[in-house]
Amino acid sequence: MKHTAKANVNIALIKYWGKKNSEWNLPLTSSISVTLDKFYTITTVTYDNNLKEDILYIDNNLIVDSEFLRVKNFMDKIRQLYNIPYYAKIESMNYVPKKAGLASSASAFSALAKAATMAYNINLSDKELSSLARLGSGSASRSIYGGIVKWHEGFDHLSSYAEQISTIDDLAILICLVDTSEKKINSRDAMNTLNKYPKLKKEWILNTKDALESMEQAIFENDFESMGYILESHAKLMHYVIQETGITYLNHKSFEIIDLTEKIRNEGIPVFATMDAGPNIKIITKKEYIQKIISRYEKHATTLVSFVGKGVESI
Ligand code: 2P0
Repeated sequence: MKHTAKANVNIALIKYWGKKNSEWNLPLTSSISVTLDKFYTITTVTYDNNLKEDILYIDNNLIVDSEFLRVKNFMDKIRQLYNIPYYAKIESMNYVPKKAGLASSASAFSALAKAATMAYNINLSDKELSSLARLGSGSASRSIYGGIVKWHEGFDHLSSYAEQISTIDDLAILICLVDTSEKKINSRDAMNTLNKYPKLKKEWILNTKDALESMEQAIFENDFESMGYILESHAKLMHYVIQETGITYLNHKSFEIIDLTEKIRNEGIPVFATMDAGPNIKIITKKEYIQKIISRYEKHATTLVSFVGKGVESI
């Protein structure tokens, strides 16, 4: 009746931005990510016959606001899908800077999906767990796996799941913390504004499908340079699209770091930038280049180094 699970965050190389179905969290397109080893969530779920409602603690604080509702709705779905008759105490610790575009919801709902099923002795396959985690947060479907992961868009609950497509493990990911304060508009609300721009949405879907195909090819051929150019241009495209829907996440410091990345690249070192729903910049490179470049990024922002991490696990 009690279980603890740990899940890492992931960073998309081909982005998920927009849904074709909000109730089931089905994305507009498939996406590809890398799981990190540095930022994670540890969650314990304890089912209790005496509880009349779920109780949620995040980082030792009792949560009662919209964050609680989101978790409660997710737990209701799990109870309904697997006939679990109990409410739960949920204790979650995030080792992730919150709401700064590092997608702590990915590690959070991935860990919660595992802990909430295992606590009732339901031992799901990773594929089933991935579909389940998706109901909490789309990107959580990818954090079930380590390495390089593809989330298949699918057309219904069970066909929309992720799987590992590569174990490339010589990557390094630098996280340049431009600003860790709460972001102005969360990615869920932001991505839904795309529905008001049908032409832009269509272009985004077509471009993402192309990028995804090229990225899969580059991964298959272990061609890091191609992966880098594709991921950087796709991230830039996403921010162009976001900007067109009236939302700005990047600030002048973000652009400074993007410019620095281009400069370092022109010196012959393969570094590539990607950015999510916040101003922080993530640099994708290889382990062997870290020592050469880290101090240059540190001049602009606090910079953390991460490597490729594992999938969700019981602890
Ligand atoms: C991604 N992001 O692919 C994209 C790129 C942010 C920018 O997945 O509504 O928190 O919970 O499914 O998973 C963030 O979106 O959204 C995200 P919901 P989620 O990593």
